[in-house]
Amino acid sequence: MNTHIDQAKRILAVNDRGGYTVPTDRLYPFQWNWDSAFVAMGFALYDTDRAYRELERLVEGQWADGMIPHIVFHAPSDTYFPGPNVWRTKHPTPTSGITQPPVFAIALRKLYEAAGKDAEARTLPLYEAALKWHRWWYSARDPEGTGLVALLHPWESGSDNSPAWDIALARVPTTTDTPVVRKDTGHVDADMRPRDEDYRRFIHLVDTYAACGWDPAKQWEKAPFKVAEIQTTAILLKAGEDLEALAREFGRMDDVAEIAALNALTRKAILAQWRPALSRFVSRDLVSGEDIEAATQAGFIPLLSLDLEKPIADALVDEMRAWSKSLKVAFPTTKPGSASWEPKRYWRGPAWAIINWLLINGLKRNGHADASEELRKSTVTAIETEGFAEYFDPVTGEGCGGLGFSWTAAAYLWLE
Ligand code: 2M8
Repeated sequence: MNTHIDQAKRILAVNDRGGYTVPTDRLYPFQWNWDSAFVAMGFALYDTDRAYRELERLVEGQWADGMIPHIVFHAPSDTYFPGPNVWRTKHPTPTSGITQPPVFAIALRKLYEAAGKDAEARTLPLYEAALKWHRWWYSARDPEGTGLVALLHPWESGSDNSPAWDIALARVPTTTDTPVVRKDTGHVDADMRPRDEDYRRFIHLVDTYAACGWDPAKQWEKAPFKVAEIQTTAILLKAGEDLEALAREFGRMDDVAEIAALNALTRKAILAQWRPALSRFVSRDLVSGEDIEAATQAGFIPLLSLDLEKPIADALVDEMRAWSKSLKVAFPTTKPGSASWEPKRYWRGPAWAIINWLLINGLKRNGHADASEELRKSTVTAIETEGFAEYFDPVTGEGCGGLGFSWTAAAYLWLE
């Protein structure tokens, strides 16, 4: 009997707040969007009813325009900043006003596969919610129809303080109407968190979009931060593939045609972001029109949703191996040794089990079973050695950030 499996399940149980799972106690006391999608996949392995519940509770926060917000504030808590009074959104269940990577449909397909045909009636409303959200992504965040979707806030990427945003975020003023009263640094070491200056810019963006009444067209016009992002777009494409498969399963042939066309557009757009000289894919800063060349994990995530030509897949894997050389835990979220590399600071270097989960699937899809297996083992060993930490220092292997972390537990259940 693997006691780590029991521990992982216990973490998910302890972080349950009534059909939804908080990422970890106190540091993140609400329901987060992509965390819940990963958690639902974890539950799908042993409790499909609870897995469905997780997604259903997330959808309670879905806006009329289709957006599924990055946080749903089901119950009040004063241990997190910024709370609902800062977001000033108008949804009946309080939510944030921005979104997060659309892992939802990936989870939904896995759940439906686990639950079987009998679960069709329960799956359909969630399928509709996912389709509405995907339409929102393409209309609100790619109004010009490029096939790449844009983020208007670093928090939407899930990789909050990634070096990928350094240039684009530097243009955002540090002035805020809302006082910045951080709570995160009271829970974990400030050296492991985004800097105060980052937070001022994050809140400047929230103030700016709240002043737009959270209207997508107004935000698009006013956004001082606008990045066509490769990791989110690659996740959207994988989710789009899974949505297309569900549409086919449910005989929704009009939806199949619509989703397939969006997927084809995005597939082509991602491929155009391949940069052979960097051996990575790149995002585009839509304010400057320039490539974002910062060396981060995002450039490898297209493995998840594209069947790449062998030379491209091989180049990605060689580059990944070069980054991982002499690390205790792969895969680093910033290239080791680069100027912005900080192995303990959140999304500027550490290894994250959920990112590894995406890469493990992507490597397998692209014919690199060995590299996939190496990464799987490295992730499992890190968790078994250090526990279910939010993330890991790739040099020392130390578990960092919040402990008893839900998505690390869910990832373990899939990867062990
Ligand atoms: C982190 O982000 C939140 C803001 O959304 C924060 O730092 O306050 C990120 O790691 C994000 O990817 C994650 O979804 C969230 C909850 O685990 O925490």
